[in-house]
Amino acid sequence: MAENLSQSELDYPFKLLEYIHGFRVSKAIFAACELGIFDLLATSPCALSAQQVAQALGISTDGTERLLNALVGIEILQVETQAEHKPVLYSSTDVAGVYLAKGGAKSLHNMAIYQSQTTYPLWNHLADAVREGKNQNEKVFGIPPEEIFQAIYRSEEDMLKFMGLMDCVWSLDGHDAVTAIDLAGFRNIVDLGGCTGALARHLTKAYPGSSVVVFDMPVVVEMAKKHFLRESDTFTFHSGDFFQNELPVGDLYILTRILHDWSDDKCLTLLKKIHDVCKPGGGVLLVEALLLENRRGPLQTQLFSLNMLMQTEGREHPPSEYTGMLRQSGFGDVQVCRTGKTYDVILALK
Ligand code: SAM
Ligand code: ASE
Repeated sequence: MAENLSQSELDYPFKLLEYIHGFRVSKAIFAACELGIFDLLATSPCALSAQQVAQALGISTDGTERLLNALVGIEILQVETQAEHKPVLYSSTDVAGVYLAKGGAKSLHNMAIYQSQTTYPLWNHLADAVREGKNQNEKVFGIPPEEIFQAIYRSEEDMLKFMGLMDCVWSLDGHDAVTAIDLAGFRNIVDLGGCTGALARHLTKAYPGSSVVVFDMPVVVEMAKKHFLRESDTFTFHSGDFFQNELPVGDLYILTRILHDWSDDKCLTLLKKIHDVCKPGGGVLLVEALLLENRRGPLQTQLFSLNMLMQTEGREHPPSEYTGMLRQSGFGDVQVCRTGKTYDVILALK
């Protein structure tokens, strides 16, 4: 093993120390999101001292100053040193303003909040999950391991937070996901488990000639209409359970971050059900984070797979495993397209 380490890493394990302490960086960003620091600085007309930030938010000056300094350390905030004896002034960077302040079109604020409040506590049980080979929903929430979405949607508040998490990544990956493979030939698109409709919105923009239906559970559809739907949206909703109920008729079925939630058996059940209602020439589009075939990366996807172990009965797969499931369900003409972003696509035809 030792021959894999460079001499400098043996002398001083910089990378290892960075990883060991890495959670502090995540938590510093999460805490600043929760406290509203990025929102305050993004809307402030001028740079602010730690004391001004603390006063505006009703929090301690000492704690605020340490947190602000750490955020400057990771280059998420900027600092201006004034004349001697005057306090330093903190201001937002473009990255903090666009991605960490609430509410902007590209904001990842909801992602940070979900990781902080749900993922982080769950990951306290990672060793148990690995030991037992199953999710920790029983221990943490008292919900049986196979009741995946009962555990994720424990209350209206939890549902909103999860939907906020699902929604926000598509401001970054949505356009690439729907255009990586040309879908213009499909006229009736059904986004199964389409959640808030964020991907559907990209589909209606990229393919104005096609109609898009978002299919999800009744409670989710209700929340999506109440909290995420916009006046200008042209897609429609259809409530149901994709395991229990009939699927709407369409010529393209989209499964975005669906198969990675479920056991191989349930994936096959769902894909066969789609194959049954799909007309010849129709297809199914999978949108997932793809592992490399040898599973040596990408690191983020390897970590997503551990997250799926913590929260679901599924996993992240390399292309061959999805391709195998698609063929076993009767689909052919499988086309795999890596986007270079987090989420990749696979199209298969009947
Ligand atoms: N496709 C969305 C995305 O990638 O942003 C959401 C993915 S989320 C991981 C899984 C979605 O499947 C949720 O919106 C959930 O409500 C929905 N879902 C789970 N079980 C379902 C079922 N039995 N029938 C219909 N929708 C379901
Ligand atoms: C799911 C996706 C997620 C089910 C549970 C989840 C995500 C977090 N929890 O289908 C988002 C993507 N993955 C990660 C690790 O953030």
